[in-house]
Amino acid sequence: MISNNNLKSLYKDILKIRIVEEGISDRYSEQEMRCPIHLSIGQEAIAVGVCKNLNDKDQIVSNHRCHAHYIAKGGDINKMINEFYGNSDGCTGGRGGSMHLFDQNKGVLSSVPIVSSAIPLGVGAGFYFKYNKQNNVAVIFLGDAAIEEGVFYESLNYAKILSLPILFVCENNLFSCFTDIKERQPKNLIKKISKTFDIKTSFLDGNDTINIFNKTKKIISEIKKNKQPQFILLDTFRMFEHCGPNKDDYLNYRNPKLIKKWDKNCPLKKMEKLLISKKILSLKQISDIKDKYKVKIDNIFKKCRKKKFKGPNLKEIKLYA
Ligand SMILES: Cc1ncc(C[n+]2csc(CCOP(=O)(O)OP(=O)(O)O)c2C)c(N)n1
Repeated sequence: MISNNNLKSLYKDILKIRIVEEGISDRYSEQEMRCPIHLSIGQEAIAVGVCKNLNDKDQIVSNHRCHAHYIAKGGDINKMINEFYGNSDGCTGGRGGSMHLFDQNKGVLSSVPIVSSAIPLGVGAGFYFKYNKQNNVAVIFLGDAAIEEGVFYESLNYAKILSLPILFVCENNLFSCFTDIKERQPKNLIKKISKTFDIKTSFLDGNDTINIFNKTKKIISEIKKNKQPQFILLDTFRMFEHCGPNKDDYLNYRNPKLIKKWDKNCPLKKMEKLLISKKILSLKQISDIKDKYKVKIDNIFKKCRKKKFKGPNLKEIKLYA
């Protein structure tokens, strides 16, 4: 049974991510952010449900759509937003932009926009844990298109054959940019592929935060105990365009019924409904929490935007030793 405190904490993390991303969306047209953006609105349950079960020493790697993973793992939001504005206080000193978020203190090892290329970095982290007999897990967040790259297969093979403590988290939002998975992959390949490497695989609803939290809690403790990789496949949906600050329903590459169906399945709204129905939080308390977060995050945006863009300061960047 999940505690009320955990429920509140999961909700607050989803809310935090949503407010940051809405803040990005609202301000993007000012053309002060110096990078493309890939919003995760609609997909937050996965990042939050998984990362709530990790500690700071567990490492995650992510991809071009990394905001939610970074925040859910505790990444510094100040550094993240500074990064968007190209400031030297950003997490990669303003050099990398939105697709290269990392936070060494919080176990956000790396985010890489070349599809699939963070996967072997996560395998490397798993290898490090095994080699150093460190009881941690490496979590690799990947999209459904990542399984279309060769390095994905090498990575599954290596993780399995070396018994590495790795959790592959595949977020199947059905589309790669504008192309439906049905046009890209043989039917059900994504459901079968990890099993062909004899990797234990679970299928979860990617918008059911509580189930993701409960199931990954068990999976992560199994990985830490048995030192074997596992794979979870989660169905979900991005509500905004592939890249950019807007909804893109007008482009008609996704069926309007599908968009409506997933909109009803919004993880934030579902958590709010649950908290209210269980009388864990009232409407007023939810509204107060939202206001508090909004003010805090708005202030971060204002401060970061106000800084005069000087270009990245290469000398100040501290990367991994
Ligand atoms: C190797 C490579 N090919 C193409 C691209 C261009 N690209 C960027 S994101 C993306 C779609 C990735 O889809 P998916 O992995 O399912 O993640 P999603 O965007 O749906 O979250 C593509 C094709 C790239 N970044 N890297």
